[in-house]
Amino acid sequence: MENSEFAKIFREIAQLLELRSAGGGEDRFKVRAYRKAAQNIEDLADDLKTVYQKGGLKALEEVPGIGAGLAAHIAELIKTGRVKKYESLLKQFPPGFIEMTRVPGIGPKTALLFLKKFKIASVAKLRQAVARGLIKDLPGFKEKKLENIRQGLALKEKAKGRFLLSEADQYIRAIVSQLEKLPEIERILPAGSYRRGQETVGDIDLLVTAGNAGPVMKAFTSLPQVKRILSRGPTRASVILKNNMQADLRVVGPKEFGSAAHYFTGNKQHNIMVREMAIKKGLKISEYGVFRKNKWLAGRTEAEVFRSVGLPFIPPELRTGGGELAAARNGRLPRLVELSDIRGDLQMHSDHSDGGNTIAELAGAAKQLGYEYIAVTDHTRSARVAGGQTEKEFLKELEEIDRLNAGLKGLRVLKGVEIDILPDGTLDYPNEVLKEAEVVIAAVHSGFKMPKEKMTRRLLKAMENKYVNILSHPTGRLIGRRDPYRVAIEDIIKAAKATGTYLEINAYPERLDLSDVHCRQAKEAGVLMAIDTDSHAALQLANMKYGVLTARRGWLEKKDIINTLPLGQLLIKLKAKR
Ligand code: DGT
Ligand code: CA
Ligand code: CA
Ligand code: ZN
Repeated sequence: MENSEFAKIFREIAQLLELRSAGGGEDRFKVRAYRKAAQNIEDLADDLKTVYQKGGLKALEEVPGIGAGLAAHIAELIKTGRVKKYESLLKQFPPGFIEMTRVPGIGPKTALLFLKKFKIASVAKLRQAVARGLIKDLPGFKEKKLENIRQGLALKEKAKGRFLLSEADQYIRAIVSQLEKLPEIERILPAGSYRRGQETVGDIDLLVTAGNAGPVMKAFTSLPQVKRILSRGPTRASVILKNNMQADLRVVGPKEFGSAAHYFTGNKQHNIMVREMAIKKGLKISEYGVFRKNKWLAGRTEAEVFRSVGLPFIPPELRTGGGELAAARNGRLPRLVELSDIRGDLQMHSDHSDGGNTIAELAGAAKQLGYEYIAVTDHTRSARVAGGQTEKEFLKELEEIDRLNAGLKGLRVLKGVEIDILPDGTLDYPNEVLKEAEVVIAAVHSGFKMPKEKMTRRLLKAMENKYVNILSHPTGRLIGRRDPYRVAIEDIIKAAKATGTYLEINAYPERLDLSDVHCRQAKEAGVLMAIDTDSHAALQLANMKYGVLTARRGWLEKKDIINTLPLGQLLIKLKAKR
């Protein structure tokens, strides 16, 4: 049982309580407590199940952010596989109703209204009602709100059955670490969209070589993460995991491991193009190997497969059928940036705004990662829900950073700010205040729904400010939850080049913004980027890898990323615009 599973249940309890108390009532305070607990649990380094098995209820209660009530729920879930409180809450609503409240644009109040007025209690019913114009007849229901719901439904349809890369990553790491322990398993490779570092993953594809497949199939299908077995044969099995994601495993022989890895890594378009190249050379490439007539020639490694068509190894992130074969043929493959190239993280939030850790704790975690520097970039006053600071509070925070740096060795905390870009493109603090910061990150946090021209002008104006170093999460999307705001990204990229502003690749798993496609466009325009985690807790600093994967999918190299520079050179880059 993963920490994320506990967190998920607590989040659902919070949501159910919120629904029950939509008209007010004492539940509202509990909602917050459960949400906070879920966040704490996700950010926890210790495995809760192990904590419980070693030290019982007492030990659970000692975990920060977990009180007696929550500890009891956790113990119950470990012992019985269920939480009664959750089940009894669930029974208070029709099945399908909770799913409906997850449609973006539908809050608990709206959902309850629909249930009462029209007996709409599922996504499918909601879709019908919207299509039939039923909802329009509700008194006080504006066309704008209806449009939001329409968009929410479309977004949900698009996201159907796909999972964030980070969610797939959690499951894959847990599964691989258990299977690796089997003596029968020689190699194990998660392939598919996960290996290509795609921002969302449809299903998990695991490839294994093993001396004896039987025990592998048995171990795989009886993993604690498995909810349901779809099929189980001698060398392949498919299961549904606890989060409803499918995982396929297949056992192959060592002679075909490379060709199978290549095939199951894809993507499909890339595979088709490689096969076409092979056909022109009188070869046939399949998941079983490279063949001439019916004679097996190669297939032990992916490099062998590529070599058979005269190509060097192509990193999985580039295998999209987007020009990688031509680049490989012409010796023009990029040397992709790597996680180990990253020397620091330029966006994170401390408890001065909405982060969960102190600046000292963030610094400690950054040192553990081997970083040379971090920038602490708390929110400014207009981002009120995110605990945005007044100018005075901000200037005091900078003094604290100076004091902290005086006692730090091997890591420098840069004085930063994530400044709100107001609807008219002006910034939340005046320049006299901004100039006190060493790293100024500018971002839009409200007023997303403006016309494209207006939003573009808004961002351009902010980028023209000589103190703005980095434009943060430039399109504002939340994968599967909120579409990007309308903005002329080509103009933003051009302006980044012209003004000397860096664009951010926000590594927060739900953002990945810039996207891979935009990264590539920005690189072609000669724009430099920063990969930032936007952490709200020390453990989230580890999200850097998702930003690096996005950068790699965007063909970026070390030299395209400013936070691969040593501190001295980075500071020069940050001052260049002033
Ligand atoms: P996903 O799961 O939707 O996120 O994306 P993938 O890329 O993991 O796709 P999946 O799981 O359907 O298949 C894994 C790989 O197997 C895929 O990337 C390429 C290969 N593959 C699947 N179907 C075909 C096919 O019809 N032709 C070829 N050439 N390759 C295929
Ligand atoms: Ca897949
Ligand atoms: Ca698959
Ligand atoms: Zn924040």
